[in-house]
Amino acid sequence: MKIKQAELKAGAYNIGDFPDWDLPEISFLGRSNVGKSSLINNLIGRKNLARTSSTPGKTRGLYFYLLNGKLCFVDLPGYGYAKVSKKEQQRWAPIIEEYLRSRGNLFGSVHLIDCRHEPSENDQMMNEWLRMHSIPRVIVATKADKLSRSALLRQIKVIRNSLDLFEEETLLPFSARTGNGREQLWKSITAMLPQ
Ligand SMILES: Nc1nc2c(ncn2[C@@H]2O[C@H](COP(=O)(O)OP(=O)(O)O)[C@@H](O)[C@H]2O)c(=O)[nH]1
Ligand SMILES: [Mg+2]
Repeated sequence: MKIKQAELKAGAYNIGDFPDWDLPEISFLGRSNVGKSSLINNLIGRKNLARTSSTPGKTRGLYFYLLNGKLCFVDLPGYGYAKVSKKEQQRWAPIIEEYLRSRGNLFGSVHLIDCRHEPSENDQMMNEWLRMHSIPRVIVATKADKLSRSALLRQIKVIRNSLDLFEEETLLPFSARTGNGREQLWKSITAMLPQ
């Protein structure tokens, strides 16, 4: 998809605070610092639209990015980062859950996992939760440039095993630094959208 126009259209900080529209939405979720903002920027082709930071857990709130006036990417707060206080994590969990459970115009999710690590308990829980609620999803192994080709292939297997993925469930390696995996990810996202 060629993105001609992209803007931060809304932010949500509480349950019931979500914008009222019918635009198809794709949400992005994963642990803080997993590379969510970088991936969104890379997909959209903007350097700095979604806030990236090297300070984990800095992004707060749900951010709604409107693309070409007709599609919305939703950057969800990162979950389960050790350096973010339990209290802060607990504040976001119900809001993320409410968004995923109730959003009628949510067509799919991109679930990000750091390719270098085995999925955490939180990653596994999120994976199960999305599967149980039949939310179409693509799983992305981020920061793929940090591993050699063979190490990456090995890690892909580790992640697939740990998340207990079925063959037809997609796991794509991706690098925001090199743009590797960008095309395939766009294809998977487009496939989740209404035709
Ligand atoms: N090498 C490499 N670093 C990345 C990649 N994606 C993100 N990062 C770095 O990881 C850190 C967290 O990225 P960010 O996008 O802010 O993660 P978020 O908290 O999930 O939104 C930043 O320092 C990024 O520069 C990637 O594909 N490759
Ligand atoms: Mg972020």
